[in-house]
Amino acid sequence: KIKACLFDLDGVLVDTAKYHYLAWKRLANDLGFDFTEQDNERLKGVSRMRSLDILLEIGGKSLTDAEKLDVATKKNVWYVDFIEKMPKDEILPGAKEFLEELRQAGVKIALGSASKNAMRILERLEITGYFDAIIDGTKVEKAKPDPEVFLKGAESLGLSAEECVVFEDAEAGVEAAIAGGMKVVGVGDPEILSKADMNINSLAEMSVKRLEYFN
Ligand code: B16
Ligand code: MG
Repeated sequence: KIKACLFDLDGVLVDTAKYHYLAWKRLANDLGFDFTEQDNERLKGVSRMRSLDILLEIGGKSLTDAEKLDVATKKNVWYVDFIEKMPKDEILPGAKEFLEELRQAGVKIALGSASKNAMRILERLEITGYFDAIIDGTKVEKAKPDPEVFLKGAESLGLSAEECVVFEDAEAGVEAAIAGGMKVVGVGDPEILSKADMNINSLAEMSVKRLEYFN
């Protein structure tokens, strides 16, 4: 029986991808090459340092480890700048309503995000209070598709993997949920997220009733 929903953040609860894109693009331009929105698709759900490696590969640039740390920090400062100014209505359609419905129904809620800025974003959207557990990029060692982030979420809630449903917009995240032995709802392109147990376009399509599908 499903007792908890574990949410990815970027792409599921909020569309921060565009801000990541603007910050990475600025960095790429600084380094002397262009970075398109299509290139940015490859960074979704991927950790900050791995994202940088992909960006450098696209630009055909190589940097020392110290330089990498330096530019990743610069990118994050720009990104955080955008986040601080993000209006709170940038929460994705249906997200707040579904969180509210889950809480009313007594279904536990956890966050499973690769982002080290997750707390800041939840605060900004004023939804921190909905979460019974928050596992983010500051609490995990292994990135998705490793299931660590979701397993830690289930553990914090005192639940087993079979009692949890994960909501993910990235292929690596869907794979992480499956590797953790959890059910998974793909939010977004059903072709990219074909391994998910259920596919939806946004959380506006979701309800506590629909969770019964997994019982
Ligand atoms: P940060 P998620 C991921 O969040 C993003 O999708 C990905 O684009 C980003 O690089 C990663 O977080 C790390 O974010 O630089 O803020 O630590 O989708 O797992 O919620
Ligand atoms: Mg995501």
